[in-house]
Amino acid sequence: MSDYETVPAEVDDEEEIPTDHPRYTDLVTRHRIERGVEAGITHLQGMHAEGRGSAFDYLLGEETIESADDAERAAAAQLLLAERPVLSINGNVAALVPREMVELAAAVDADLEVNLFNRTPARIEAIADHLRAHGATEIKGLEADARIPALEHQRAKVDADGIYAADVVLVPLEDGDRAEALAAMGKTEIVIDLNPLSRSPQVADVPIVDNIVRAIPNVTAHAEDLLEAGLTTAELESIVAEFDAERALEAAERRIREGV
Ligand code: PTJ
Repeated sequence: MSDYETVPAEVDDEEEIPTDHPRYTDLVTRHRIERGVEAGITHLQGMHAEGRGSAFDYLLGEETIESADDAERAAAAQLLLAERPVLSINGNVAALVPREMVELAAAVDADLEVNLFNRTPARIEAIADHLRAHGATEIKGLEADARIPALEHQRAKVDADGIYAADVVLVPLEDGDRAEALAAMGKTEIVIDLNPLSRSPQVADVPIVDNIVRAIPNVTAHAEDLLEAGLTTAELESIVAEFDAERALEAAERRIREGV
């Protein structure tokens, strides 16, 4: 029996997963989603979303490809240029990268807003508590006193001084309808999605085809580098302008289909 066959089927703690396992990141990700479901943070459908994402990540080679790194740098520049940036958090995002989202918000001076497809008061509370436990102090999305136009009731709920008023929104692992509705509101949208054919990255100004567990720390690192370099507004704008969303999506699709 190889070492890897001894990975326990029931993992109580992430620490039990051997770090030298060839699918280590995938096992950790799966474990966090399971824990998220058990804690009432992640919706059961989040497991399906995770499974789909994991298959695309496998085909991408489970690494940040060059076009994704370019997108992550453009996203950092876009967030630094924004007047009212908001980072949207759903049940999968909260389970996978709670601390990393708090760190990105601090780096680019953005608000965090809980925004759920399957919205219930219990999940909103559980996610807000989880984010607080990971260092968040102010969390939007609890009031939900505004609506995204042309979307059905629950999943349209946002804060009037949050996503509704934002100029730039980061929407990871987003449902296509909502991504389209936000784009129709004129938001500059940054989407993280491992499926380049999904509607959400297709409507995004900056589509990031990468696993969120790699993408968020890399956007933060780029933001810190750009801040340290003291770039002017014009220089940040030219990073955004040079990024070609269509080419980035094509590059990701080529990697998935042809392995190049
Ligand atoms: O928490 P809620 O109620 O807001 O619901 C969240 C989910 C994710 C269940 C909901 O938004 C949903 O059903 O989303 P979809 O339509 O399944 O889309 C999720 C997308 O995220 C899919 O295209 C997946 O490939 C992608 N994805 C899944 N895991 C990751 C990912 N992309 C990046 N990193 C991942 N780890």
